[in-house]
Amino acid sequence: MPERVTIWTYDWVPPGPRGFVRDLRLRWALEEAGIAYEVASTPLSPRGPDHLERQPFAQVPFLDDGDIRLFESGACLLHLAEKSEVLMPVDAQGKADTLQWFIAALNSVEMVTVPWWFINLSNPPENPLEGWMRQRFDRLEAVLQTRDWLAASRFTIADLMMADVLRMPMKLGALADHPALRNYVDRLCARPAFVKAHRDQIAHFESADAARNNGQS
Ligand SMILES: N[C@@H](CCC(=O)N[C@@H](CS)C(=O)NCC(=O)O)C(=O)O
Repeated sequence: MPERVTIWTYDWVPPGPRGFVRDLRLRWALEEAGIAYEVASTPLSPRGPDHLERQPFAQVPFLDDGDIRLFESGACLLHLAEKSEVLMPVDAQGKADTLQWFIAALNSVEMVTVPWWFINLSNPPENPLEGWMRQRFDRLEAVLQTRDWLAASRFTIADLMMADVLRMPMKLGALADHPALRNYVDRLCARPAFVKAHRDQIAHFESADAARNNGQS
């Protein structure tokens, strides 16, 4: 019998980040691939030695796949992609294209969107990362004006990661001048696997609300 996959996330988070906690990336990939999984929780607070032993920055998500344990949402997705061709092609060029765009999502786009978002939280008169982020979006807009998918002419984990990375800037209005990127994110987020993953994450944290309100945690 195949070993069960377990995704680890927080037991509870406040409403703001719900729907954006990165266990969503893993849920989404597993739903796309049709791989059964369970979700387990680690306390948001306090984060103890057990958590640090699994994720050295005391973050989530992390993953169990039988005896294999790993952290970093990107690493977890690459691991899952080896299990299903739905997530990543096996032909050499298709796989290379998927990997390059997957890393580009993390290292060329998310590496500016997350700091931009954190600076934005303090409502500065100007965000010093605005120009840099806009330049990235302009380049990506040009790519996605000409095609529906980043790699292999079909859905891959490169699209999953890029769309997830773009969701927060889109929510905050930063894609107002980038219609191809907005359409891309909307199209990816309309996929049944995303819809289920998103709904399940919201339900996970809402059931924690219920438990807290009943004084059970
Ligand atoms: N690079 C990490 C980032 C993980 C991350 O930022 N996790 C957030 C939840 S989405 C978290 O645990 N935040 C709490 C913290 O950083 O203390 C990954 O992709 O797994």
